[in-house]
Amino acid sequence: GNFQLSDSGEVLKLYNEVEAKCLDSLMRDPLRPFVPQYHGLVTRGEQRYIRLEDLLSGLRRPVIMDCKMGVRTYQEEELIKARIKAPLRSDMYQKMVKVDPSAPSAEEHAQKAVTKWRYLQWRDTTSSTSTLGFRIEGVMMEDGSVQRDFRKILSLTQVTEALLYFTRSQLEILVVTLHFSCFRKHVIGSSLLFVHDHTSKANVWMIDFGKTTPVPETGELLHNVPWAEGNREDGYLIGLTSLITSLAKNPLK
Ligand code: 4IP
Ligand code: MN
Repeated sequence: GNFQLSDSGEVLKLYNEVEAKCLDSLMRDPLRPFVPQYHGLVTRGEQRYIRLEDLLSGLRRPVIMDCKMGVRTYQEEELIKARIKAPLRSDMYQKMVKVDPSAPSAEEHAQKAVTKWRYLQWRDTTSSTSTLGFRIEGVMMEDGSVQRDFRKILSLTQVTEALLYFTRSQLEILVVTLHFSCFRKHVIGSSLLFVHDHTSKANVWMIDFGKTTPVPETGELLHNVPWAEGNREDGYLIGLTSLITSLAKNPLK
């Protein structure tokens, strides 16, 4: 889909201006070691791509977990759009009905479509996003199979605990690093990617900055308080704290 592997062993991700700017500023930030290294842009045919370090290079049969961070995964602009001129998405209606036929309202059933905001907030409230400040988006096992169904992911608790166990110290270092970081951003829809294989140490990476926009010079974000419309808070630290706490409560024997 959005990715390609380059000959130089980099990952090429479809260009997004917000993400490119974000990665550029991260290369001059204490958070740099937590982020795939950004090597600028490249054009292939008609398409522009972001050149990124391949986080899986050198790993054999890696296990990967993607945790989408924050108490919401849509920008406040999306909510405002949904109120004024809301493009209707029948694809998102279909995805919703597939999981829960009773989720759409009568009106949404009638138009067989929902707004993007409606779909994203439904995903947030029916997963651990709204309550814990993160959700597991997917796990890829050693054999390459991908697990995306959250009810089934619960049965993968062991995998999750193991990954978290190995990465707990890194999460704690990340909290401290965020404290010293100059990364003054609304972090929306960004993930933590947990990667390990049998040979190397587990690692955790901050990825996906397509909705991560700067906080105005005059503003300030706490990242550890609930979101209320207008305060622009993302709850990133709520999610990070939940992840670390869940480890403290479930030590691996
Ligand atoms: C996806 O829904 C994710 O929310 C995507 O977010 C979002 O992309 C897609 O919106 C939406 O359809 P599912 O994961 O439930 O399939 P992300 O890229 O963070 O995973 P963007 O980035 O565009 O919001 P559309 O509009 O791209 O379809
Ligand atoms: Mn995206």
